[in-house]
Amino acid sequence: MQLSIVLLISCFFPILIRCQCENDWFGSNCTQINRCQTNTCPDGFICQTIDENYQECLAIGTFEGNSSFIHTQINTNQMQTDEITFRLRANQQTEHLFTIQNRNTSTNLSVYLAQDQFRIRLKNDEFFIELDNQTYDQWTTYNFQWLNQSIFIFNNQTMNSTIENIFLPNTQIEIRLGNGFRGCLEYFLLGSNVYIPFYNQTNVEIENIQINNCTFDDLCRNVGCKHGQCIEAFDRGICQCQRGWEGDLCEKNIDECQRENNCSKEHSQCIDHLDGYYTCQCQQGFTGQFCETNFDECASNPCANGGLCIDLVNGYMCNCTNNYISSHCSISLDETCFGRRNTCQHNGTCLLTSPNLYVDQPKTECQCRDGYSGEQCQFDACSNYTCQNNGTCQRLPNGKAKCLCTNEWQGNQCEDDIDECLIRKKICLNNGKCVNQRGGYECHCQEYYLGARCEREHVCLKTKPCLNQGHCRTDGETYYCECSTNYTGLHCEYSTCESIPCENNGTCQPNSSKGFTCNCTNTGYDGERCEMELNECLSNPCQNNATCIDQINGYICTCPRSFMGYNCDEKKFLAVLGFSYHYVIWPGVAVILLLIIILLSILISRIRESRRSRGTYRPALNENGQSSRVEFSMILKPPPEERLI
Ligand SMILES: [Ca+2]
Ligand SMILES: [Ca+2]
Ligand SMILES: [Ca+2]
Repeated sequence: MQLSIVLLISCFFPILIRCQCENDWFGSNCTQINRCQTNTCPDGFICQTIDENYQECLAIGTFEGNSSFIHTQINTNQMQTDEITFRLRANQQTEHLFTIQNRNTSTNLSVYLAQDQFRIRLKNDEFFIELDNQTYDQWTTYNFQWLNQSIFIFNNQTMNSTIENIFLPNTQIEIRLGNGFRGCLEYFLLGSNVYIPFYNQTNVEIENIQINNCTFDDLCRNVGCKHGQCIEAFDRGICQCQRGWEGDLCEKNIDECQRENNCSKEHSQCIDHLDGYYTCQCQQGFTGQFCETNFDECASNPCANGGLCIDLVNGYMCNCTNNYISSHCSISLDETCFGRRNTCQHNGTCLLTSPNLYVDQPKTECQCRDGYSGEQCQFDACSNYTCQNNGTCQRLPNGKAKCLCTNEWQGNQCEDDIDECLIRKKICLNNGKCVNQRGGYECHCQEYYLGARCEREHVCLKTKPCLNQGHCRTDGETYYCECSTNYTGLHCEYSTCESIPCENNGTCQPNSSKGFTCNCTNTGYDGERCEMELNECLSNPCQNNATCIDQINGYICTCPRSFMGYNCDEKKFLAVLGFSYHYVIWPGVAVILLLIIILLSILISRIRESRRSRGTYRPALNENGQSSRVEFSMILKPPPEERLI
């Protein structure tokens, strides 16, 4: 009775008083069957009291892929559904995890496992939630939460992606878990207390969910490891490979040479073997497990005659001393032309025909200068030639020689004259005549040409120095002028007296320096050639204001009335008395004329008188010819001896 009262009080005042349920009963009002007490959970499930009103049978559900799923429907008014929490373990895969569909709005929210992330599809959008350093293969709790139906929070982190809440109030929600991924869910919780059951009950469709504490059966049954052993690892059997093998089935030989190995990279080649082994194949000259050691080829003291051995890679080098050469210092330098004994003569050059002096059989040879031959260049080809006529011996390549003749000679030893006139046409210029000579030729030049080839014009031709048709004559390089009769002088530049140079009866006199001199004395002329008439009036010879009239070689003075004389220097007598000669002359002339007229009249009248009395014919006179004035001097008179008797 006392217990009943307490129960009654606690039921009517739930806030203040909590019901202490009897065994087999549960809930704040103790109206539900206490499942955890009555042990009604299916096999493998453990009953858990979630809160004072909820108990749930929980177990880890094992999902084996497409064949495993849970399908159920929930009304959102049954719960506070703004949150999904689940605890998951799975291997890496890309598969469907769960889908929640709002039946009222036909909106789907699907979540897939993906590579280190969740892939979320809502309507036609796709979002990714990176898991950062988390992986599925360890048990991990994931939490999706919405604030105010819109702000999406993943594991307490507000995400930028707008993944709207599908859990609208008072709607029908359809949930499908699995049907894709392989792994285990410890629980899948909506809100704070609604667990999706992993066992059959009303409205829950379960297919192939194993309650076996997240184990998978016979994981190694179908795994055929080639070089390894299968071990069970969570949800699958994996091959644990023997040394030197890899691959899902340990079927691939690991190439240890491609991985870090100890073979000397520089001096060996790594060779891979099975089962994790490799060997190092050494380059020549190297030894050791990893070919790390340079083999000492000098160990056998190969260098002779004190040569210093230097160890090389796969060989050695002898640094010879004391004039020894060859690879082992076994040959004396004197056995080559570099040495003193076999030196190249005549300035020949010693050449090395081997790569160097320190090979097995070093070879040298003398490179002779032109004209020399022989092993030591000891033979001189010019010794076979005696070049004549100033010819010189020219040494030629390959130990040959020849005589180099002057231009005038030919032949092996320059012994033959070259007929220059024959081989060189026009050797003499300007019509010069070529005359061959031994050792040369001569040009016989035409007049007025000079030079060995008559190439020069004589000064007679070049400057034509002789004047006045004078003939230029050569005298070697110089010349002289042959003048015509009328000229003289070195260049015939002067006239001679033969040219009658003096005018106006001047007298010509030869002159050695200028050809002639004209003596113009008493000619009335002057000048070089007496060509200038003298004005005798210039000396004013006429006196007393007489007018001087110039004459050739003289002058006339026209005297004033009172003067007379050649120079008008005499005063007239009558003039002294003041008498004019006109008073005498003119009357005298008149008397004489009168007398002449009278005499002529008397003569004429006497002639007329005689003709009338005696006639005029007188033949005697005509026959004797005494009146003739003609002389017949040309008439020949017969010689007196031949006169007829
Ligand atoms: Ca290997
Ligand atoms: Ca070595
Ligand atoms: Ca000649």
